[in-house]
Amino acid sequence: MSEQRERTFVMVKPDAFQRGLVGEIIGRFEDRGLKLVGAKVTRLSQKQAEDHYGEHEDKPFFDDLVEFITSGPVVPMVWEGEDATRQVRQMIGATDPAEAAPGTIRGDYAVDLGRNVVHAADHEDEGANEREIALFFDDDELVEYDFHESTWLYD
Ligand code: IDP
Repeated sequence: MSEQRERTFVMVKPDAFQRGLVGEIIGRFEDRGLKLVGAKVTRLSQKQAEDHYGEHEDKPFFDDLVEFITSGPVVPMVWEGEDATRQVRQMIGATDPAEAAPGTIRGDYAVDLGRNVVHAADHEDEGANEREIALFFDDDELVEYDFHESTWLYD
């Protein structure tokens, strides 16, 4: 298998940060065998939030969404692995936690659509990862390294 695997953008939202779920959420991806190549604690500016959720700017919930996502610290991250975008979307579960299966992050830790603990790039939107990673990380903030688990994770 090639060493350069797919990179995907994930972000712990302010509700999960305040509820002490950062470690739990990171642990889910570690346990799955994904490789963490970038992470930071930050607070989104109004502009960053509006850019990040630009596709929703005409929706009635847009202002609330921007207010919420800028309301406290978040943890943007980049995870790497085979088919990482689709895998991560499966792991976070449906957008509405009421529809998210138990065992998914939203299905286990959230009850409300507007407080669904985690964001991940949409696997059906081809440019999503590149766009979202660029909004939060410079190239030199993403670390290249040998992942010792690879031998035991991939055939
Ligand atoms: P995603 O986060 O699963 O990719 P999107 O459709 O991109 O889902 O929506 C972005 C975020 O906007 C959701 O995670 C959710 O917090 C919020 N959201 C989506 N639809 C609604 C709605 O109908 N009312 C309130 N908030 C919503």
